[in-house]
Amino acid sequence: MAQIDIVSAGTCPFAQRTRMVLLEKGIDFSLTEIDLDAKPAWFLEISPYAKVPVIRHGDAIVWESAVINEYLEEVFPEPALLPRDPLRRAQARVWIDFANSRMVPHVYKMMLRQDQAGQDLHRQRLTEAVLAMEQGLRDLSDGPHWLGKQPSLVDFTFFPHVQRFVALEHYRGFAIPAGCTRLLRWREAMFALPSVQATRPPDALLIKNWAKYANDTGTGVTAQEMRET
Ligand SMILES: N[C@@H](CCC(=O)N[C@@H](CS)C(=O)NCC(=O)O)C(=O)O
Repeated sequence: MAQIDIVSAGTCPFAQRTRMVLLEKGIDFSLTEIDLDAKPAWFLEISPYAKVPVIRHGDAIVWESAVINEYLEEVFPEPALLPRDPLRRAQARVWIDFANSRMVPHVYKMMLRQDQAGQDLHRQRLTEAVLAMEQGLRDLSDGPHWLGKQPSLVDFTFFPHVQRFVALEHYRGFAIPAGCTRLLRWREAMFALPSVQATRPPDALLIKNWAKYANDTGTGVTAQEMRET
C-alpha cells in the first residue's frame, strides 16, 4: 500500500499543487479520483470543506492544499522545498498567502462574473497581482524559480493557476503582459519540470472544464464561494 493517498478530481489546480510536491519529493503515493458532481459519502466524511485535495497518511487526514504541502515538507523534509533561513521561509509563506488571497480568487471571479463591470474589476485586480508577482520574482531571486535555482512550495502553489490563464485568455482575453519577462521565463522553466509534465492537463481540456465558470453554470462549492465573496 502506498504511503500517502491523495484524493483529487480531474483537472483540479489545487490537487495539482500537491501532486507535484509528492512527485518532487519522490513520495510513494496513490491517486484516488472522485467526481465532484457526485461526491461519495466516504469523501464527505474526510473532507470538512467538501473539496479536494485531501490526503490520507495512515490514520492522518489533511486538507487544504497549502497546509497539505507544508505537512509533506515537515514529514518528508528531503528534498527541501522551503528555505532553511527563517526570513526566506517567511518570504516564501508570504507569497503562498499572496497566491491564495490576492491572485487565485480573481482568476475565478473574472470568469464567473457575467457583467462587464465585474469582469473589468477582476481583470484590473489580477493584472495588479501579476505585476506584483513579476516584481516579487525580480526582488527575490536571479531565477529561474521564485526563490532561486530550485523550485519551492511557492512555485508549486502558483503554477497550476498560471497554467489556467489559458482558459482566461480563451474566455476573457486575459494574458500575462509581455513586459513581465521574469514571469514568462519562470513559466517556461516550470513547464520543463518532470513533475509539471506528469500532472499537466492539456490546454484544450482546461478550456473545456472552465466553461462552467465562464458561463456561470458551476454548481459546486468552489463556484458558490467565489460568487459570494
Ligand atoms: N482552498 C482549497 C481549494 C480547493 C478547491 O477549491 N478544490 C475544488 C476543486 S479544484 C473543489 O474540490 N471544489 C468542490 C466543489 O466545487 O464542490 C485548497 O487549497 O485545497
